[in-house]
Amino acid sequence: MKDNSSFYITTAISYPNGKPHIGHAYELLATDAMARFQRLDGREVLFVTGTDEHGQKMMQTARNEGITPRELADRNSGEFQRMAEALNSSNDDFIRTTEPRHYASVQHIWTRMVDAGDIYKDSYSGWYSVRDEAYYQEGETEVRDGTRYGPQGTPVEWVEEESYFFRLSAYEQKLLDYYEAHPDFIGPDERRNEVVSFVKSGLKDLSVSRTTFDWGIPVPGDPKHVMYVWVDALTNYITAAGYPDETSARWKFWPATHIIGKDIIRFHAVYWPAFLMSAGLALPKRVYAHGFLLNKGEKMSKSVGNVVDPFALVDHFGCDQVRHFFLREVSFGQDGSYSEEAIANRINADLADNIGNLAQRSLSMIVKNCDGKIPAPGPLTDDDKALLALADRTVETCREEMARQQIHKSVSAVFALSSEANGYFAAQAPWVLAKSDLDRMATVLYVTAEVVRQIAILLQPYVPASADKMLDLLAIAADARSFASLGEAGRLVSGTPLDKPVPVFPKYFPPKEQ
Ligand code: ME8
Repeated sequence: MKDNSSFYITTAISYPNGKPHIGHAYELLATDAMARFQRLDGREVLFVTGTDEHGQKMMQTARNEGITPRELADRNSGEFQRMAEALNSSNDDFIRTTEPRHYASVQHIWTRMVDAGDIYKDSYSGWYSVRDEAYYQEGETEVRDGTRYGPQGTPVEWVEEESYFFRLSAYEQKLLDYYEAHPDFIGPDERRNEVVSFVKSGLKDLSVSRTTFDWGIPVPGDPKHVMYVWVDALTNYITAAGYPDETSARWKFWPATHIIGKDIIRFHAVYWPAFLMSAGLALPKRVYAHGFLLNKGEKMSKSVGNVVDPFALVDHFGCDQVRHFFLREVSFGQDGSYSEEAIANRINADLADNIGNLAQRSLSMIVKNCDGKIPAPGPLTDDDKALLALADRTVETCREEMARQQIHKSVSAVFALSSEANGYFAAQAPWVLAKSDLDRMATVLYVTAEVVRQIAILLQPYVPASADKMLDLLAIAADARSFASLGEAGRLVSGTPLDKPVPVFPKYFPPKEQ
């Protein structure tokens, strides 16, 4: 079913304590595919990404580099923006938590939580992981070789300081009731189960300010305290929607769908909804956690230093090639592994041999055998009708999969259509008909080109620049490229002149074989 409501989607905002790595790229391009899909499906979309610039981790990294945290943030936030361009991301905004609009928003939500009676001053003592910017209970930590680690495998340190607390314990039952009443709030199911059992195990009040450093947003009325970086960071999602100005044009987009990695589900599915309940604001529509991209089976991290540079990958393979690989290869929600061979295989098997071949063979036959114009089809056989019917209904499959963030299944439905079309083309053998039955050849070429048109429209969320080139080859007008033009509504017009096609998806040859 088509949904006409407005659609707000976000990535996590990344720590600019280093350059972006392929995990960041993955999250952005997956979220971009979802944003593009909904725009093409006629919805008004707000898609936001950005950088999370405060906190102890930023401060420590800056100190180690001998620069200020602001210099560090400025330098690397620029790299994240450059990555968004390199990946052809269609984000409508790029938020930085050091912007004035964000200070206003965070101080406002803080005041609302104070007004709700949910903030009090006490003193904190416990374990803190700077790398995760997270407090952990002792039972969640373990000591190995004399160092104590948190549940994500990062070292923790003992912290004791005066602190404001958020009454998270008061939200334990409210959250459980909410998860129960909104079974789609958290996905995939493994993450939902993990969150529910974490909350059921008991919530302690959360320390939400720090006094031992000053790189953060000051607590209103008590500037000795800066806010805990996660209160600050999570609030970016409403800042970008215009908060605290609830009359702003953007506010209609809230609530959002949040696309994040599985390591930060607790912040998004426990703390964030509790803050929003306290402030009397609507809760996110959905929090969906993707898996981790593993580099030779190991977690990539800036701190560990085994990061893959997304710019190098895009330079080497091409933007759409990289997008296709990650979107098709990794089951969205599960961990995935990357290798150069696997990318090369996807480029050759899917893009070049499947879709590229179908488009190139059918369109060059039209140019050569049909006077350079889209031919007029004759009566349709059952095979023609079956293929067109499959093409016409593929968007429904894609819609269902994308509504559940199953990006890889949506992409795979488009490739299944292309495989069917290749099978049809081979079986109908229009090159044989060219010598025996020109009318039938014209029909087969028309049907194939019409399927290529629909494939190209459906591919736009995933490989936007290449899909555009395919639509250019078919001389499809800019206003006839949305999903509204799929199926009967936008059938190819016989007699439309076509240029000689140029291959959209060349094969990949590793450099040494070139
Ligand atoms: O967590 N594979 O920032 P971040 C896939 N600032 N995804 C990965 C990944 C990998 N190897 N490594 C990281 C933060 N990510 C906070 C978020 S949101 C209010 C604040 C994902 O730079 C990670 O799961 O450490 C997260 O969703 C995003 O990249 C940014 O990670």
